[in-house]
Amino acid sequence: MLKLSALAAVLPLSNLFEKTQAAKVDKPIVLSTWDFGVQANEAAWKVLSANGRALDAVETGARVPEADPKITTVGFGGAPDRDGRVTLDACIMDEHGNCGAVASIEHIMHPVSVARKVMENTPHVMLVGDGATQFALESGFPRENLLTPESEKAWKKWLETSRYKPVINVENHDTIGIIAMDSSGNLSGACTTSGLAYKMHGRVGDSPIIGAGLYVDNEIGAATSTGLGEEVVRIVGCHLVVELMRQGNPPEQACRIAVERIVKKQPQKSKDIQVGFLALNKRGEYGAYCLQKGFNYAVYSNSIKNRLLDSKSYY
Ligand code: SD4
Repeated sequence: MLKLSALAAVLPLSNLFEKTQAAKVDKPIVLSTWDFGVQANEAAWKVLSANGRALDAVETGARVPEADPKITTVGFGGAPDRDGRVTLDACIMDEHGNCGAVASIEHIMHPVSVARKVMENTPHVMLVGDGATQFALESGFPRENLLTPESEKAWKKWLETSRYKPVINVENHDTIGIIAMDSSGNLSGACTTSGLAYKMHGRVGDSPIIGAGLYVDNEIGAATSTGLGEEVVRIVGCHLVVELMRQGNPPEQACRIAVERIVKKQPQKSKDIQVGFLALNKRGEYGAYCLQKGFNYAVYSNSIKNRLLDSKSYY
């Protein structure tokens, strides 16, 4: 076997370092939040394993829970706002720093795909409310009723007390955030949600905000979040996680430092809410960290065939 010193004689040291590092990267790889991330990863993996682009993989994966009426926190079947309207938030970001987002869009089952169209077909990053819906319809997305009888029934039950408690606890299985690296080593991410159940009409969380609910920097890594969006927006969470990775923190540690930032700002409040971050770096290393126990995520690569892992938690 060729010794390292012998290799160093024929390759400059920096080159050698890059080559040995590159050999270790377990790519392609895709990670998704929560247990429904397993199905999302399954769909994304079909794209990645055929040498597809990470951007196509994350969009394909995110569309799975969006179309599932049994998932009451994303897309079709998502819990409505307190006026009974299903308003959805989503964003997407690619390896070039291109990004697109829609917020408070109604009647469209696949906001993540509308976000991609905003990114690719408009000079803008984000469209909201009626403007987003109008753009989707003009782009050929069908107008659909997203309020299922089950969601409507649950909302009517909530109306009996109408207690507006902007608290997300560990029982809520929330937003899908999905981040991936393709076989070329490029990163992309997407995030899609119906947001906080029974929120005020017009409320927008972190999920469609680039830097808050999702961030991708192809030199460094990608991050996504779930949980109470207001707290993620306050610290521009996912941009923070990526910048912490840029400073040399491994993904889990970067997520932990971001969670600790939330605790530091709101020590009392942080005890009753959930926020979780999930991150992947350019070397294919990944990790998560959350406030409360109960956050999990799915990972699919050549070496880990779609496993659901528990995130470590602050509390
Ligand atoms: C939001 N972070 O709208 C999203 C949704 C979520 O628990 O994760 N809900 O705040």
